[in-house]
Amino acid sequence: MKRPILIHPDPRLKKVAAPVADLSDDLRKLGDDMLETMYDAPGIGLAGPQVGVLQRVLVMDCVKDDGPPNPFVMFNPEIIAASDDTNIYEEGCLSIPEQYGEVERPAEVEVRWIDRDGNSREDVFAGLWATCVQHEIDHLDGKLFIDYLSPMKRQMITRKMQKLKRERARA
Ligand code: GNR
Ligand code: NI
Repeated sequence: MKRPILIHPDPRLKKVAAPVADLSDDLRKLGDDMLETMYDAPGIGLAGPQVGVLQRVLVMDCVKDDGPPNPFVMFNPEIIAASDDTNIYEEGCLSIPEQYGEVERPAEVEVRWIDRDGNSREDVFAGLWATCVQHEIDHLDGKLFIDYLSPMKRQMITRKMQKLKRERARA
């Protein structure tokens, strides 16, 4: 089942999400719903707060269009190591449609998380995967990619989003 994606500005996108306590069928269903919502958008990642769930869950799949899908569902993800070298990507966000900005982040990160079977896992992510998982974990901490841009660019984007939300509310 697809879930509606919240659009910035929304107070729920600024909150720190709570750790997941125990894996339940509801949480597994949430992961499935988030993957369906992400693929449908389409996007390469999605975090709980973006669908109004203030729990530490994210999904991602950064495989190129022609590759086989490689979906991840992560509960309580944590960055346990980050490289000194960085990458700059032009980032976008499903909660900030059609707005983009360059963000510099560590090029490689090691992440620990609980998978949908309840097992603890660790892996190193690089390239777009590294950028994506950091963007998603930021969502769990109430942070958006526009928080890395200049105040002027951020304000410009926020005003555009306020206008978009007004228009959608009237339609
Ligand atoms: O679909 C998405 N694309 C993207 C591109 C560059 C850097 C990060 C992303 S994540 C984004 C989906 C999203 O908003 N996830 O929170
Ligand atoms: Ni996002």
